[in-house]
Amino acid sequence: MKEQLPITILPVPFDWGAGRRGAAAGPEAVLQAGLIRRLQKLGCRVQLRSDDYLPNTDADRRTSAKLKHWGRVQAMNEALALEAAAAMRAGTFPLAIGGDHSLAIGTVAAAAKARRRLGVLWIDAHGDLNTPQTSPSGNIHGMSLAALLGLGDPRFTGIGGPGAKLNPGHIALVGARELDVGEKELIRELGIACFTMHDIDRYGMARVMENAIRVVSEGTDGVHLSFDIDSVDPGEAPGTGTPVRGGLNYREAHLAMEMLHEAAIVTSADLVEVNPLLDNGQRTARLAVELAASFAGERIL
Ligand code: 6HN
Ligand code: MN
Ligand code: MN
Ligand code: MN
Repeated sequence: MKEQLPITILPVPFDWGAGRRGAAAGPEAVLQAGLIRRLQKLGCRVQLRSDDYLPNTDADRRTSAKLKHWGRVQAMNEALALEAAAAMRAGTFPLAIGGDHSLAIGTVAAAAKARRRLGVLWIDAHGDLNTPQTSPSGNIHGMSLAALLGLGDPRFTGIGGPGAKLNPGHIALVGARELDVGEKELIRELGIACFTMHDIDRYGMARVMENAIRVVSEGTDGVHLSFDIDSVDPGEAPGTGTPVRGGLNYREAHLAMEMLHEAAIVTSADLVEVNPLLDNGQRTARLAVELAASFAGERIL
């Protein structure tokens, strides 16, 4: 985290961007696992926003095969973008707790407005770089980063204002191991820095994170961390909707968070895709709290 700003926790109990239900209970599970007290122990000032900023989308049935539940996802993101912007205007660090990864459309759009040139570190098993045309599922959580690059449907590229919010040269993906055909093409075409599990195996997490930190911090005036818990291996993080074998081990995930704390570059963050309905007890929710603590400066010695 850059400076020791007070943290505003923005719970996002929402999962209509995912193909399976359950991540909507993620914020409650992560809070129940002790997030606030763990951060306060580190000396952080923490305020928990109630989730009443989110509209009730129960009656919104607008959907299509290529953009599932788009009405709800759009309404959630419009409200979240305003709330994240308010948290930054108040001089705090917004930490959104999901919820599915479609919520990054709102948080990153707000951060990009506040920071002009924003770097984004996307730690995820996936690229989330599909458009409605390339998506194999129609699930919007697989399209969030593409939407932020101005690619896809105007209902989502237009959140927080029209057009691209990010420069592809200031994005780094870390932990990727399941990319769809269209995502691979886009990564090559735009020259997005993608540090896959192969790179982590080969060069080690420390070297990968040094490079990723350089990509997102050089020439930017803020960095958004979007951390999808499915980046971690399903053995450690079973409670998530789209698990993929061969992920980050426990220490690799912590090392990434510790290095981000040291680098002191991150100005806003998301922690997403914790699904307590699929969890083994509280294993994944607890992991999320531990990783947040490492990010906020908890040290072994
Ligand atoms: N996530 N690439 C797949 C899709 O449906 O587009 C999976 C997306 C997962 C999204 O984990 O945030
Ligand atoms: Mn994701
Ligand atoms: Mn993912
Ligand atoms: Mn640069």
